[in-house]
Amino acid sequence: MNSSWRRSFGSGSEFRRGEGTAEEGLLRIIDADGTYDSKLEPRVAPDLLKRAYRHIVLVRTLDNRMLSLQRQGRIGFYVPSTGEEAAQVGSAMALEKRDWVFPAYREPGAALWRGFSVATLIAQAYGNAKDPQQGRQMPNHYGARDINYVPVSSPVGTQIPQAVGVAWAAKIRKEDIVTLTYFGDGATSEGDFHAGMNFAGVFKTPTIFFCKNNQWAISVPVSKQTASKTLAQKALAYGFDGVRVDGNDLLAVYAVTKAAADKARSGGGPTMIEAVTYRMGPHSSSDDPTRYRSKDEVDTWAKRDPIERMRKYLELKGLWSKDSEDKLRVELEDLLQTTIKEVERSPPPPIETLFTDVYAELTPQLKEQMEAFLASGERRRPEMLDKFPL
Ligand SMILES: Cc1ncc(C[n+]2csc(CCOP(=O)(O)OP(=O)(O)O)c2C)c(N)n1
Ligand SMILES: [Mg+2]
Repeated sequence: MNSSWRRSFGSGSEFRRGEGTAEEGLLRIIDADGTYDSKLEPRVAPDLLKRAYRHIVLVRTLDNRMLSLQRQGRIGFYVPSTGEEAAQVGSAMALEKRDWVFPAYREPGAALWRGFSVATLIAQAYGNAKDPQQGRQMPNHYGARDINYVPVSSPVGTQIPQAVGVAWAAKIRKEDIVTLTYFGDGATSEGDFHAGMNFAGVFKTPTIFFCKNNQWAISVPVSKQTASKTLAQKALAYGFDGVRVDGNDLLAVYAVTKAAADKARSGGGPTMIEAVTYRMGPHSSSDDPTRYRSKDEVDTWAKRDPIERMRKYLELKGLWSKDSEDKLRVELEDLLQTTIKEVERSPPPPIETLFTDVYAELTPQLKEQMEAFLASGERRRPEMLDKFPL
């Protein structure tokens, strides 16, 4: 642990030791029962804490609704992130608007925190006219220029060197920009991870490598992914800090990410953060995790739920009550109910979008094909005509 981490977190003795166990070097500020270490508590305004709590509950509510829409056949695919909400929102809170995020597919909380609209996120799963991508991307693979959130890429780990490249460009242009890339434990076995880490270390790019170690890469456990004791220690080989944090502790995640962002901004280079968490649900709506992991394991992690922990912490601080909880749950259920209805009223994307947006200007061949197609009158499949008459 180098000097910048000592400045942020003292001598390091505050890090829970637990050598040789899953707790090794783990920073935790809030315990599972909501009690907290006031020496480590970062200064966060009460309103911001409550907003963060609202967002983690929003992500959980969204997960439940999207999975049931998928089971009802109303959307095709979804990637839930139940259990990983604090890791997403706690880290996103530490960034500035001008920073850039290079996500994996399991961080809706970061997109929403940066201002992505719930309606757009849902419409993207429907691929309808309300989806800015007009149904061209795989469901759950959203992104938006106005929030500096690069669209999700499906190949595991490709976003990592991209985040390093943009950080390097910012450094050369002397722009005050930090890039943060999210990826999973599985992605640390990809060449892209190692290339990105090496480049970032050599060129001291302002990059945060945020690894959500949720213990599984589909059906492959983290123990089969690496022989290293921890994932964070991989940063050591590349010449920069690697820290482990309890990923189910929103405050600890915020504190380490803020320290990493401050360090990057002041020219201190990259940091890797390993947020230790757990994927409570399936890998995606196409997966059945009961085929490869035990109920005992899932039950153990259920006791470390990040949302309950944050709620208990807010209650202890006198910022939350049963009444606020009830109100929030109703507000979010209503929000999703209304938004889903509104999104479902949208027609499919205009048929012309089959031809547009590939080139800035249609090529003569595409133009000819589009005109012939539109002239044929075959604009909607017959079963769609009932739903969305022309
Ligand atoms: C290069 C590549 N290999 C394999 C896949 C199939 N795949 C999709 S997600 C995934 C697991 C990734 O696990 P991890 O990085 O731990 O992220 P998590 O899904 O747990 O959030 C795999 C193997 C892929 N999309 N891209
Ligand atoms: Mg994983």
